[in-house]
Amino acid sequence: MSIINYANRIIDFKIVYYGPGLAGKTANLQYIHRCLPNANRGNMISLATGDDRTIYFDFLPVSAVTVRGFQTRFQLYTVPGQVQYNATRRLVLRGADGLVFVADSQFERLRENVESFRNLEANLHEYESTLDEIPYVLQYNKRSAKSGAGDLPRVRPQPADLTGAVLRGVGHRGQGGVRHAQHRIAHGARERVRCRAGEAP
Ligand SMILES: Nc1nc2c(ncn2[C@@H]2O[C@H](COP(=O)(O)OP(=O)(O)OP(=O)(O)O)[C@@H](O)[C@H]2O)c(=O)[nH]1
Ligand SMILES: [Mg+2]
Repeated sequence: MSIINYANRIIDFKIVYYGPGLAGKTANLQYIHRCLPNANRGNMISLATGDDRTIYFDFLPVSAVTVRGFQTRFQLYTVPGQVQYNATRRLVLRGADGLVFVADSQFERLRENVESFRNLEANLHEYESTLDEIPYVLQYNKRSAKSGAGDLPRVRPQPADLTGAVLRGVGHRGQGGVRHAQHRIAHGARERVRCRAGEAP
């Protein structure tokens, strides 16, 4: 849940990168970290196994534009995609203001994508939340990988607005998706807070 500090005029948003193992969630954050100027980024923290699989989460704090006198800051998290770490995934998901679902476009990973998407819905359900309430972006990653490019079947209707925006990209090189996903979801999270505060969109 976004945190508004009226004394310091800062709003913090939590954005969670979700998706199956090896889809490229950590690569997304690494790319964003590489691209941003020092002034806009904090240290990236990665809690990973020896072979670089996320075991708890990655964390990257990013500061962004000032909106109506409030500085906006984004706390970017990734979940561990490996199936056995669901308790950790659920904890990291808690209070998310926006989600980037990083899918692996390779045909043979279709089942993992669908399972991970279902797992996301189930974990949100634990918090009495749904994807209708949280802005999310679907990022079809690994478009450069050799084994084709399968998209998720229609696991749920994809609305045309930001919630469910679909992007296709190459995560580790940032092509066609990483920064775009981050901008879209940042915008969505800000709009959500604005609506909740009763302002016209
Ligand atoms: N070919 C290709 N490789 C990618 C792409 N994005 C990430 N990778 C590579 O895929 C591997 C796994 O990427 P990670 O970012 O660690 O995957 P993850 O989703 O964080 O995986 P978990 O931590 O296990 O959940 C790494 O070797 C990345 O460099 C991409 O778009 N194309
Ligand atoms: Mg990872």
